[in-house]
Amino acid sequence: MTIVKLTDAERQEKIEPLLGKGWAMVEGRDAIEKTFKFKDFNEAFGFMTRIALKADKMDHHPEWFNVYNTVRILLATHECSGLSSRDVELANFIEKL
Ligand code: HBI
Repeated sequence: MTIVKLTDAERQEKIEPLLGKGWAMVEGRDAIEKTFKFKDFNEAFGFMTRIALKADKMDHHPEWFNVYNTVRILLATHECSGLSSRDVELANFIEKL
């Protein structure tokens, strides 16, 4: 199935709530990102592991960065060069962890 970018209406409905939860639009790119802080590396990597398993199942992979207890995650869909429903799904999964 072809993956398409979210419409303006879908962004209002699905991206707006994420922006209220610490996600932000990335400058110069149709993508969202959020930085998470944990007690230590063990907790940060456990969090990443749970996301990795979900991402693998979805065949949808985050762009992310980790140093010690900090995890920065950027979500976008390469296939449509922007935000799609897959990014919303993965972001909502991450918020539930
Ligand atoms: N991950 N974030 C993201 N965006 C994609 O478009 C994407 C992906 N992981 C795998 C994937 N696409 C594959 O479906 C294609 O690259 C073949």
